[in-house]
Amino acid sequence: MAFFQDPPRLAHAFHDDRVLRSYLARALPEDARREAIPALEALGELASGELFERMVEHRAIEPRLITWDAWGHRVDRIEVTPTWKEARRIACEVGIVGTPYEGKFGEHARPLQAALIYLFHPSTDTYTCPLAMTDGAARTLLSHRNTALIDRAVARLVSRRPDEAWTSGQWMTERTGGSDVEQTETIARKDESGGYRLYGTKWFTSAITSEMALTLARPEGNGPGSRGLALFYLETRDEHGRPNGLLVNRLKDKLGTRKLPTAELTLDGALATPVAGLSDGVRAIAPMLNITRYWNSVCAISGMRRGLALARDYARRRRAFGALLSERPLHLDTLADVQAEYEAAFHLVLFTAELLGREEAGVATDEETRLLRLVTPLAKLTTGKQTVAAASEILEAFGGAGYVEDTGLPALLRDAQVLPIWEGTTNVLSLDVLRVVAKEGSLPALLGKIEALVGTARDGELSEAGASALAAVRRAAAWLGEGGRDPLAVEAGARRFALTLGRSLELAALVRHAQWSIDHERDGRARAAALRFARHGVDLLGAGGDLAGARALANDEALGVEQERG
Ligand code: MFK
Repeated sequence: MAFFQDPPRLAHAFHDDRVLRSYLARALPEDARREAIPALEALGELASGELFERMVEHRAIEPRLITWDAWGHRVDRIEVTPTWKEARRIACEVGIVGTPYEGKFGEHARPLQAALIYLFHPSTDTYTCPLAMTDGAARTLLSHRNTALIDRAVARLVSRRPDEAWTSGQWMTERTGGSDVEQTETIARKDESGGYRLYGTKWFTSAITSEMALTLARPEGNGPGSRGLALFYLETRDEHGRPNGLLVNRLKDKLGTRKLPTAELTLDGALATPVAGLSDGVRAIAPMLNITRYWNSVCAISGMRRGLALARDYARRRRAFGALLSERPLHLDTLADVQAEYEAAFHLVLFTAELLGREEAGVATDEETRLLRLVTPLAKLTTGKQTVAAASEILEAFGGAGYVEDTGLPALLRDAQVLPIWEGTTNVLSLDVLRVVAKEGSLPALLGKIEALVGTARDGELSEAGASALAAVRRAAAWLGEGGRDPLAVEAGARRFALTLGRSLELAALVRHAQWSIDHERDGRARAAALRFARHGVDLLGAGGDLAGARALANDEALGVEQERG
């Protein structure tokens, strides 16, 4: 009989997830957990069953832009994939955006929401993108206490009813610069009725199907820079369903997230309302940035977990060189490395969700609020890099099958690659980390937190691993504080600095969980993950650091031997 390889299958996404279930057992009080588990089970069942099967079956279907109707009207309608239609309904009914706004779970609402996002994300064609921005828009409108806009939009953004729910876009990126938002060219001009009309081009607008968007524009007459920008609210269609002064020029032809319609837009007189005055738009949209960065990190761990679940199952089905892959030491060692990175990332992200939940529930200390501002970019930038590396390794674990489209596997890597890019690249976020540390002096809070987390370890090797996290952050703090350090050298080291903080906090959070898991579950797996992760290294500051060498290498410019030695 000819040989056919058994494909990988997913076990129940919730029941099979030891890391998530163990976390919930530690972090959620018993009553909250009992209340939350049915929804998590149901979503887990869908995510590893029906939704996953349909997503693979519809692999080749992509969204389409329909510019004109049959009678010549400009309609700019987007036809989304079947999975997106289904995902919209499920997300609403499960309350993925709504949960943190309903008050039911108090400070635990964000960790619970993170668990929902984490289960939902890898089976729904990146529908998490519009959901993230919807959550960010609700939080932004609420934080500015703009009652008219809150009354108009927030109930719809957080609704559990698919017939009334809205999603929101976030339109910042322009041709002048993705990250450098102060170069925004969109102009806000007052019309005869006193309202504002926006004119400009938005170059990368994800989830263009949304009913509303938050965007930045420069009110006519304002000065340059980001202080001259204002934050605007707009609805994408008027009361007759016609585009609100918007033209969809085309959809982007992207490497990944291909089910997510991302458009180039012309704003040609879009009616818009200022959200929070007529200046300081970047500061005004910051709540959106922080919420979507948190979502980004949840999606990063979710993708890692999905890849590992598939690879683990496959290893139990794939026989090579006389044994199952799941018995071959080198294959095991490789998957264990990915698992360790994932477990560390998982506990950092859930720790971020806990801080966010405490802040929103009004129970965070000042120190925790400062920590949240620092930990949000740290989680985003650290997990963004980890998830791409993990996805690449996961594909390799399937050999050639991982490189073949109709296995559904290559999308894992393509879709992961967006996570370190959008919502602030690794470098932009590393600079944000420097800005926060300088502005808010949050390093002592981070050190204190790491000390507390690793202080829970009683297991000898776990303690040692924890000590290496603490030592790395102390060294990073010293590196930054070294008197008179050249600002260019600090900028050059920003990524290594931020990744050192991020990985150290990951290790500390994992050490804390590992000790708990030993004590309460008699389970040594989190401990093994922590020790392995510590061996991967958390202190990245040592590498690089030579400005002249970096310039010569990056630009391939001449470098004298003397200079190199100096
Ligand atoms: C599936 C998962 C979910 C993801 C879905 C998302 C869909 C994605 C679509 C996109 O990619 S949208 C585009 C994303 N683009 C970015 O995230 C922009 C990246 N660039 C930055 O983050 C830059 O650092 C920034 C634009 C903020 C720099 O702008 P400026 O004008 O040079 O900022 P400046 O002067 O440093 O900051 C202005 C103010 O905002 C300051 O406050 P003050 O006015 O009080 O001094 C900053 O402290 C404040 N600020 C900046 N970032 C902040 C913040 N405050 C709180 N949190 C932040 N993150």
